[in-house]
Amino acid sequence: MWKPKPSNLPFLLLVMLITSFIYSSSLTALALTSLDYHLGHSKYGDASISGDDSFHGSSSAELSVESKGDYIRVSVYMDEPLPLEDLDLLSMWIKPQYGDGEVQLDLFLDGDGDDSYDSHSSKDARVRSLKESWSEAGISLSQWNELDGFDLNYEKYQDKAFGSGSLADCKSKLKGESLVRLYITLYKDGKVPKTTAFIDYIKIGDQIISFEPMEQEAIKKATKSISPGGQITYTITYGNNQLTPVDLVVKEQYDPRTSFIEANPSPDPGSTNVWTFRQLPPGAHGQIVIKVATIKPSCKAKIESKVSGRGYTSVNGLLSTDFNGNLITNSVTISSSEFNLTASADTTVRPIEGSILAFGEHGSGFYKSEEQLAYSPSSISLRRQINGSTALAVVNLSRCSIPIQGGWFAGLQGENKIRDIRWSDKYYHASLLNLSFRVQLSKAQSLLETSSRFIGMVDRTSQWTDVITDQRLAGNFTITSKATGKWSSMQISQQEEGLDCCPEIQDHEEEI
Ligand SMILES: [Ca+2]
Ligand SMILES: [Ca+2]
Repeated sequence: MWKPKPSNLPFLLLVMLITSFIYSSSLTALALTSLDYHLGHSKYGDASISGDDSFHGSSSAELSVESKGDYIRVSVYMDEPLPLEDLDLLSMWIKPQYGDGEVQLDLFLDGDGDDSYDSHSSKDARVRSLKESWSEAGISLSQWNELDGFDLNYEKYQDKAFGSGSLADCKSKLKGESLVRLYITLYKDGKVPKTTAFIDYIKIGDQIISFEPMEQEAIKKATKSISPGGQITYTITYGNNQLTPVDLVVKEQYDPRTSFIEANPSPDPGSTNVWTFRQLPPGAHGQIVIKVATIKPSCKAKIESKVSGRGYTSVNGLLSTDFNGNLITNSVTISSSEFNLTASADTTVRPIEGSILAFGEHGSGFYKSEEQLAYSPSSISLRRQINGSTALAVVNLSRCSIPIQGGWFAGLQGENKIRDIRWSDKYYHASLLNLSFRVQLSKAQSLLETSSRFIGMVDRTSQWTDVITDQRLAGNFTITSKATGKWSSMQISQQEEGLDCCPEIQDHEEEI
């Protein structure tokens, strides 16, 4: 039942973890193992991580129970229930130190599909191994021994009719049940003051608990998002859960919208994304911390142009300092001679609320425009003058000349999302349109200066924080207006400097 340490140990998984975190905030990351554990404490008993001895890696769990104590326990929880038919391995290593203790395994099974064990559920089951001291099992103290759960005999808790049998028997009797929890209990030897043992390398299926410090960091916290241009820190945790040394290669795949800044430890010479670890010992874990920069919107433009002529004209422009945000994905591959594992982490780049300016006109006849435009990620400024008047224009399409005589249409729409400002001027069916405007949209200042002379119709709406105006004019008008918002002094001024008209129809509303 109890076996001495064999030389040919089962092949065990190499596991890795990638987490990403940015600055000080947090994000749940992948786990190193899908097993979780709890070390018991009581008045006379204690289970704790110990660096004094280990079977695998540098640490193990030390269980001790003394004086009037009866037992001490390590509880293991499955992240996902493990179907009993898939339970092909259940083992651990144990090194008794004092006393002739007894170890018992308790398997808690879910049979009603709610992913947990409930003693009141007739479908759930608890099976436990029959207690046996290590002297009865024929093992000596101070030696690492494998306890194979498949070598023990089990009974069903509070169900004598179930009888006793091997784990294989239980598996066939309890088909369809899933393992959700395991207790490993050390009972005290009543003849001596204390009983102690080290336990290490618990293996349930392909999942392992080796009580190594990095395993405790398996569930990481990291930020969900950064501002555009912010720095992202990735932490890659790698480890060797095999029982022999491995050559390990970690390879990062950076998102193309990021650029490498630095890493600790440094990547292999000549690379920014490859780390090679030769002969990584069993149980060894480590971390690589990588910093990358994200691209900050940095477009700048300055444009001056002039156009004049006669014909059909259509002009449209759209400028935006708005940024919708995006998702930065980073992935890593960890490979050894047997493995090629990949994991990825996402970081949300938060959107920027900025300004949007749209303008344009179309019509036929005489046309002349001049514009000066300056654009940066934080500011838009545009000065524009257009003159349009209707005249018979000939448009030549596929050798067919089409005479066109229509009105002029023009639009100017601006929005400053940060300052809650928006306006829209739309000119329709104008036979004459002389429009001159100056616009500036930035966080510190928004300005709209308009001077127009037109024969036709216009809809003008504007919202400067809580001041909303709506105008509709039809006829022959001259308009000059200026509205400015400066946020350094928290002042907003809006003024209609002049409105001359001989309107055919006029409908003017104001709402505050
Ligand atoms: Ca259940
Ligand atoms: Ca260990």
